[in-house]
Amino acid sequence: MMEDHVFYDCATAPSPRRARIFIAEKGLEIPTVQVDLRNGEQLGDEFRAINPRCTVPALKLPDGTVLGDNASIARYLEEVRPDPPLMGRQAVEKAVIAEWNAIAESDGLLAMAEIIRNSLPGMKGRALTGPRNYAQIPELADRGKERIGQFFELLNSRLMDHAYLAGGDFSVADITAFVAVEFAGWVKLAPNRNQTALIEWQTAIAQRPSTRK
Ligand SMILES: N[C@@H](CCC(=O)N[C@@H](CS)C(=O)NCC(=O)O)C(=O)O
Repeated sequence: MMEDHVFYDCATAPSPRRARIFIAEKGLEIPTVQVDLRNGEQLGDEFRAINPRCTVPALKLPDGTVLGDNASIARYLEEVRPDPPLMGRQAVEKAVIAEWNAIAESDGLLAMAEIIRNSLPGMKGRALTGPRNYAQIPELADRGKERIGQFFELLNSRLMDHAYLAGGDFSVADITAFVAVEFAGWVKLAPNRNQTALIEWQTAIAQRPSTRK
């Protein structure tokens, strides 16, 4: 239990889900505050004072520091609770995990964000997160769909000869990629039936208790 920390979450959004799974895999419990993204609570003065970038997840530490990104939250939790390791043990392992985590973020999550934020009517004027409003660019949604197809291909070929994305052990890279693959389901993008390595990996991860949080 980390009673002196506060986790800012939104139960329905993909990015805080990454942190939620990470926290659960570490066996931690952190007092949680839900931020109502649907009603724009992230843009209000109260949350802006916590995270000026107006995004969740965020983690408030006992000394008042606020970590406002999955990267910093994962880094911090890995340092203070090293077991089980989710970011690698040895140099090469750490580096390969970092690489696959970056791939899952850019080719998976950001491609999904391109689709959702540039096509849903509810995201009009909110094509990027943060305090400033940006107009939608519909072409980016089409491009995002193509990119997700490529992402599934990449994951499937990698998982044909690796149990997990960065090798033999479950890691933060699997969390990020899993959240991206499930997020794709929101717009009915799913792996092809012949991408069996990807489907088996997704099914196995969906059975981890951490992903049910
Ligand atoms: N790089 C950030 C991205 C966080 C992010 O994009 N969060 C979304 C929810 S999935 C958000 O807060 N959106 C607020 C908005 O749409 O205004 C991270 O992973 O920590």
